[in-house]
Amino acid sequence: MTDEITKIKLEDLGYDKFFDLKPKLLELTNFSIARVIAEHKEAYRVKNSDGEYLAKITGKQMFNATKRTDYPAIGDWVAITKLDDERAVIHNILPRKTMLQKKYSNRQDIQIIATNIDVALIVESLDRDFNLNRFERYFVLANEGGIKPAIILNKIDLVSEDELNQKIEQIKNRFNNIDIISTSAITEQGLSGLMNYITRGKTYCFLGSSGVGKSSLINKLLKRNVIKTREISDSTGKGKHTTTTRGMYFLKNGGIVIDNPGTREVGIADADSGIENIFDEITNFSKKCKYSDCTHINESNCAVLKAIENGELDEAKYQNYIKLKKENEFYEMTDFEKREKDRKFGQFVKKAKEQLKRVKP
Ligand SMILES: Nc1nc2c(ncn2[C@@H]2O[C@H](COP(=O)(O)OP(=O)(O)OP(=O)(O)O)[C@@H](O)[C@H]2O)c(=O)[nH]1
Ligand SMILES: [Mg+2]
Ligand SMILES: [Zn+2]
Repeated sequence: MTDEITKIKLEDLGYDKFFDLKPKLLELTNFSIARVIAEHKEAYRVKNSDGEYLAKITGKQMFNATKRTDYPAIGDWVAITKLDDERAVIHNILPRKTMLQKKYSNRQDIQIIATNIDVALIVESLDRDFNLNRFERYFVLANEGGIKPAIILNKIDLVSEDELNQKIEQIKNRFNNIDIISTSAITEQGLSGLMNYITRGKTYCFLGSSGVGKSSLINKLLKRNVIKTREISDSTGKGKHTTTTRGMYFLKNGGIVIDNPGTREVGIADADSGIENIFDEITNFSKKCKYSDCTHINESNCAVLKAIENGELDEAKYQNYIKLKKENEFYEMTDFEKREKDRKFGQFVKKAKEQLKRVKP
């Protein structure tokens, strides 16, 4: 009796009709289906009706993988076999219903933020300079992935009602038909509104700059402090990310939410630090670079480097740009990619040492 009530169904994890025929088509009927709820070092946490497992992909799958999209990502439905009560093997990824991804203009590969998402909740806090262009960029990401975007204006406790209404007006004037929810994770104003917005069996991905309160809001929705959030005393601290890994959480009302580390990607940087302007300036120059994928570091006929030379572009600004770009790229890499990078570097060092040994008398 109690078992029946507490036993979770795949539908509770977001499974819907879309996926029904997929296991059959892929001849995966002998496997069980589970959802990826976190990405770990060299492994994934997956969940199904039986429990949670730490899962790895098969050697064959690893061998066949050529790009990021061949690897599982948070939100994926995967075909697994259990090894024991704690471990499982992932054999295949079910076709994705939606995929939230980012592309870099100067790189071929993509970054997967999450898959099989129904709504992208773009969180912005009202205590800082908010930027309509930033919303627009998130809308583009969401639309490209076939995902509905919605806006959360958080920290309403820090502004007057007039200010809040003004901001809402600004958004409505620029964008049609966008749902706007205003909240405070401190006073809990608007939280029931957010809770009601979230429906059973649907998956919601929280996006937004670091420090806007994504994790704080999810903790409130969970009614427990599950996720670590930034110290209050450090609430204005910039450049630090409190959340470092993506995680999926299940709400009592049946909604499924994904917390993300704050995005600080190229072009979606903090407007008030002027970073966005730097990027705009450099982008303008870069239109005249010889190569469309120019990194503006050492290419010949690079219009950005030329602009520094003839004094049109401030060198300090350029250095800042390069630094930010590197930080962003590393930060946006998944743990897997970071380790791959480390591993390749390790191999490189090992090889170099071997070669050194050989040349030594
Ligand atoms: N005044 C006020 N502070 C808030 C509110 N929501 C969050 N904060 C504070 O803002 C800070 C950042 O909150 P987090 O929840 O850690 O922010 P985050 O978006 O998860 O940040 P990252 O994990 O770095 O991406 C914390 O000190 C929170 O206490 C709010 O509604 N009002
Ligand atoms: Mg966080
Ligand atoms: Zn260039």
